[in-house]
Amino acid sequence: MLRHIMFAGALALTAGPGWADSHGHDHGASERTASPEGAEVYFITPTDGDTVSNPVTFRFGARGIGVAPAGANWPDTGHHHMLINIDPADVDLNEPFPFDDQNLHFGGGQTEVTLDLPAGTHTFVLIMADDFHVPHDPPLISEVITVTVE
Ligand SMILES: [Cu+2]
Repeated sequence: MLRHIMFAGALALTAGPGWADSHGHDHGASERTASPEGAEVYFITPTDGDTVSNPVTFRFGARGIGVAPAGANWPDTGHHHMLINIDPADVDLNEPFPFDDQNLHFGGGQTEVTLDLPAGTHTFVLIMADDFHVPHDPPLISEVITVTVE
């Protein structure tokens, strides 16, 4: 179960009282931030089908859009989110991402993370979101990668 994962580092990214302030806004569909045309996000490492050992370092790429800290309302920017074992088709794109062990926010503008993961096969997907943690329109969603942790 994912609740038993030790997300070294990731907890530090998502913990802290400041985050709660970002959830107070009501976001309707009309408020989503437009993504720059042709922008995309992708995994640099690992790649789909890889078998890896702990700790696992994920590196995030972004093309055609800048990476900014959460809360920074700068044009054509966002911050990375990595979803673990979540089908992006199940994500409500009009709502902010939750903060939990399966929805990792990189609100400091980070472009990589190193995690200790349970052994097994897991899926990972990157979705960029705006300063309120809401995906852009159209959304910037990476390829879903399947990685086996030994
Ligand atoms: Cu976020």
